[in-house]
Amino acid sequence: MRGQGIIRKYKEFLPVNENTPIISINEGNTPLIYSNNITNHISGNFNLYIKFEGLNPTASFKDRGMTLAVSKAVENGAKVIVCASTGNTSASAAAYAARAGIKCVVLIPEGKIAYGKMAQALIHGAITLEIRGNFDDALLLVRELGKREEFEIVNSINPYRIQGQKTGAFEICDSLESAPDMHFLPVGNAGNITSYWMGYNEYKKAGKIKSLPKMMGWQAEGAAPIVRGHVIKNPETIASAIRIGNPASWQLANNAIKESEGAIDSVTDEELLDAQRMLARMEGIFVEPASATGIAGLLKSNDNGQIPPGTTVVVTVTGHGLKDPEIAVENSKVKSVVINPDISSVLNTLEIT
Ligand code: AN7
Repeated sequence: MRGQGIIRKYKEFLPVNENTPIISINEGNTPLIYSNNITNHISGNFNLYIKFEGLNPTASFKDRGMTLAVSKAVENGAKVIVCASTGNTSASAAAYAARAGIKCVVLIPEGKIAYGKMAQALIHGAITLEIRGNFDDALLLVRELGKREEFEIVNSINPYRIQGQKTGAFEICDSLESAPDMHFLPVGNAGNITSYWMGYNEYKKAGKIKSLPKMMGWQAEGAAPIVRGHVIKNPETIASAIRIGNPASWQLANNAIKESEGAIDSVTDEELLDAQRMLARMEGIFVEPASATGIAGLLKSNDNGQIPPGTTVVVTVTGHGLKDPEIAVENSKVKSVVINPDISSVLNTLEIT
């Protein structure tokens, strides 16, 4: 079974009641994939599980938060939802608004979101505004719009987004029957690291797990405000999803890192692209560049001897690789070959005599 959606599954941990309409596309219940090809390749002495969030309905983790944010918006009578986005939030908002039969307005940085995400916003019928500016400019506008009563903001400054996304941690603990020792994930606006930390803590309080993981957050080097400790005015990275210079949940992310005795650091574009290729080639898991940031971070931590032997590690890979096909084709570093339709051309090309 695909799953019943995260609200029905985890309602006792979520701010819903019998009057909350459940706007769901059966999100969540994503696979936790044991991935020992990578561990063997790097001679790592740890157990690696990959939480593949690209298998949500709109192909990113955002659906967990969006189902709750849109359900609560409808419960509260909202007619229009609005968000700023580097692409995945807008794709998810557009789909859930369509399901709810309400309007969706998305503000995205002009020319800077992946093609698949643009396709999603448009096909689901969102009013799509491309801003001559970056994500941070778009979020400022959305905060302004949120002051008017017509608009319900569904960025992660909407607390229901964080509440919904914490179910990723619940699912991991349900699968492992404990918490992992370390949890790696990419960080952009820092909503997801905040959500996972909240989820793990609530599960511990409920007696479902005994320990908590160290939260290991990873930014792209050219867009690493939390690592550097200051706003980045013109963030740059090939991982467009995390091209963010002034994260909304900055302080909450710092709390999660501090309380969990984790860390936050950055990887270069080259490192994250290498990680994207490695994951695709060795484990059969195709993720978008931003999602490979956590894998690149894992490789770096292993190189630096920061993963104790016997550790159980979970990496959340946040979005599907098909979101950004152009970068994938380029990053594959191989080319297709055009040949005549005869068997000798096939065999010759394969160098089989
Ligand atoms: C694939 O869609 O911010 O640290 O507007 O799309 O919770 O922000 C996306 C972020 C990681 C970072 N991986 O998560 C947006 C947006 C992918 C993402 C992140 C994003 P947060």
